[in-house]
Amino acid sequence: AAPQESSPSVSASPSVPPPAAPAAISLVPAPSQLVRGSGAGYPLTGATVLRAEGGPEAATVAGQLAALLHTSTGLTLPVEQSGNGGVVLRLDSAADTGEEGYRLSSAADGVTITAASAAGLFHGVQTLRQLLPVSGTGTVPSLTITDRPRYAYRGGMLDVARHFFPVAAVEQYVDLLAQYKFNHLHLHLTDDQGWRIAIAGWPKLTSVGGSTQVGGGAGGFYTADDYRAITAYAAARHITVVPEVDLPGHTTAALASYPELGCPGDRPAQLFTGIDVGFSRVCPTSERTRAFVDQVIGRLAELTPGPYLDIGGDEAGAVDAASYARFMSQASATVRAHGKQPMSWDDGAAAGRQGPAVLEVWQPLAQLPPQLRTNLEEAARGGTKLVMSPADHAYLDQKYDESTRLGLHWAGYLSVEKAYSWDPDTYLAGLPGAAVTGVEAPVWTETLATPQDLQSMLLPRLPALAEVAWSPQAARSWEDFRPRLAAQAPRWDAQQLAYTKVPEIDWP
Ligand code: TNX
Repeated sequence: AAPQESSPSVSASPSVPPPAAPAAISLVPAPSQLVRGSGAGYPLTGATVLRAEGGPEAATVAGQLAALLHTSTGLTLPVEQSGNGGVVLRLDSAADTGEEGYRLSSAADGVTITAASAAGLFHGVQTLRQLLPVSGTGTVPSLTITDRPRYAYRGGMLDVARHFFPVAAVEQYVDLLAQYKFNHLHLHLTDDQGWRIAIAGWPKLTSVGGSTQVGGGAGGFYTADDYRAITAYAAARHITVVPEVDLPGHTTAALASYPELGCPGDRPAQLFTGIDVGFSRVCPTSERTRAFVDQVIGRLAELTPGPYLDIGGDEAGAVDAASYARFMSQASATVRAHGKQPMSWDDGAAAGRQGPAVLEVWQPLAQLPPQLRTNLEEAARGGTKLVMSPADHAYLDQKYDESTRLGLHWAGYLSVEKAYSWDPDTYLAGLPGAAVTGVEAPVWTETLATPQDLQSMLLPRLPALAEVAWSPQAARSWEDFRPRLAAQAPRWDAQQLAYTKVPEIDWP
């Protein structure tokens, strides 16, 4: 539980308004451990110096903190590499904070964030933001936080195929992910309604396949430079991009661009702007498809700094089971040959040990075909990692309740409480320990056309999933979470982010 505290008022520098309301502690996601100190806390003022210790990576994070504080306070605080007091960002490879953890301690004479990695420092900075007021200066309460994530993989998935989102909108989404300590951005780059990534040698994928979207709008696509800009923007925020090209189903846009990817006798594909699923296929066994898959995966591997490449694999209803399993094994081998780890939706478990190294569980338990469940358990016993995104807890495209204007509800309504109240380790009983490597919150965009539409579905549920992915199960409860979530709203207001004022939360 995060108790409230009022801090003494302090005099700010003359150029900025004095601190507003006394600081209360409302952190999302909840840290592993927080111990309150007895002293007065550290007053951040115009005289505060940011100190980066341990090398250039610490200086980069300090620069990011300076930029954030400039936005919230108007102050331009100096970053120095030596001296004492102020806000110290200490990169120390000997610190026992784990790969992404950090320690934050504050007292009257200063704040120190210590971490063994730049990612850990960066996460500590996100915590520090939440210890300060939304705007203006303030006092960081006296405390010690020791924090590290529950899961190594904490993702957000954005469907840019059903509706296209330009680079700036993706970057805004990355900012939101970073704020809540996510570390993966899964981009669903292709689907029936659009092919959104330029592939050298296959120009019609984007000129034809990228030319429309759900509802018939103009669509769009990322050039290689756009995609590099997204991966670099994400990397600067310690977020790894996981690109997905959805195969062998969900492929109408590719088929309309290159009809020869279909099987002989298949009905020629037209560009598709509806929202049905499960009807399309590239010819799973043809030599032409094999070459296409190799070139697409090769190019994407070249453009992608991260270790994963996702081949989709969901809802390939037009492909028979044997061809599907063979296709998924071959495409997984192709990903490995290009130096990446293959990932797919849970359907890919049908490919067995030859299949993807990471499977993303999306089908709600109640709808999971028994054979698929057996396959998943077997894959997990063989070392396949699972990312948990069950639609009935993690699908942020599902309506909150019957009054929600946007979204689908095939998996039922998804209240904030439902998004929050589940345990990824036990959702599927009978898995070997440590099979679950993380959690992902997908947002599909059949009904979401603008950044505001997206935000209204992400907020307030994305922070709930952030806590599911980051905080120890034993340290979290819905009743404790509700007020902490409510306290985030002024931050969203200040960032001009839309959110849905669901009645479950007592909004300030
Ligand atoms: C199922 S989830 C799909 C998507 C849809 C989504 C809508 C998954 C792997 N396939 O194609 O967009 O439902 O909620």
